[in-house]
Amino acid sequence: MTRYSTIEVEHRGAVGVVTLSRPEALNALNTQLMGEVTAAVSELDQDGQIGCIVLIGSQKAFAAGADIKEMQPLSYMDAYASDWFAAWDRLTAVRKPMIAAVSGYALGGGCELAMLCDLIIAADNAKFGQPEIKLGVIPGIGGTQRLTRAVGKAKAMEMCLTGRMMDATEAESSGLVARVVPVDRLTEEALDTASEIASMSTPVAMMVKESVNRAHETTLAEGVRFERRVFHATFATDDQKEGMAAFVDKRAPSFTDR
Ligand code: CO8
Repeated sequence: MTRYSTIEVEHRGAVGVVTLSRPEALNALNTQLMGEVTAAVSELDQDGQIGCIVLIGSQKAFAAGADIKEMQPLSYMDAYASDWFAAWDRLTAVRKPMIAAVSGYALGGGCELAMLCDLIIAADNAKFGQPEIKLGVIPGIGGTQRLTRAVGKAKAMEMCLTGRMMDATEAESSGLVARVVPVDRLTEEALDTASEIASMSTPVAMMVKESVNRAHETTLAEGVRFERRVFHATFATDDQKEGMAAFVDKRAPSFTDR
């Protein structure tokens, strides 16, 4: 397996786990980490043995944002010419479900990275925020867009304009996170959810992901039409045959499509 210096990658059955590991900088997202996360996740996405991917940080920080020390000397031309942060867009091409397991700080790019995942499970000590304005910049990895879609304009505007952090309880009641769990159970709960997803039909899970994400990108009528066509396509899979046969036979299904 590829060796990385800012992350750790492991296979837990059919779940690929990517752990951010820059403890000296609270997992700040520098260029190297960005390259390693996107490469590792893309590799897991291509791996036929993997059905779901989990991104996790440390107990203190999922990630405290883009690396401020790396960004500090950049000129406008450096940022523009290198299309700074555009590489994170690679994660939007990932087709398998991705879970962010967030403990501690998820700030700036850290919050944006969590929101690039398909669902967030938060520890009860999680803190989400877009404090970029305090540094004289704005979010640059989709924060103004995805936070607004997740929690609505009022809270997103307040958080982006003041840098106020949202705790786990507020994040759950606002719709940013799927579930809040005790901090010492975060890894286990995220892995349980990921294993459950990975036990489903992988292509059908990919179709679910594609269809739910379509809700953010199109009109209701087009989205419903897209969903119906994808629903029809599930009948081309062996897993649809198996899933429905298993129900009728009163047994657990065994999905095999990859
Ligand atoms: N970048 C670099 N280093 C960091 C970062 C960061 N984002 N966050 C923490 N660190 C480092 C600290 O400098 C410190 O290092 P050292 O020990 O060498 O001084 C170490 O991590 C530990 O941090 P603290 O001592 O500050 O730990 P505390 O527990 O006191 O505080 C906080 C924790 C509150 C999380 C604090 O570290 C903090 O406020 N961090 C910065 C949070 C932030 O502002 N994040 C947003 C960054 S900007 C961004 O993400 C998007 C920019 C978009 C630009 C778009 C361009 C196209």
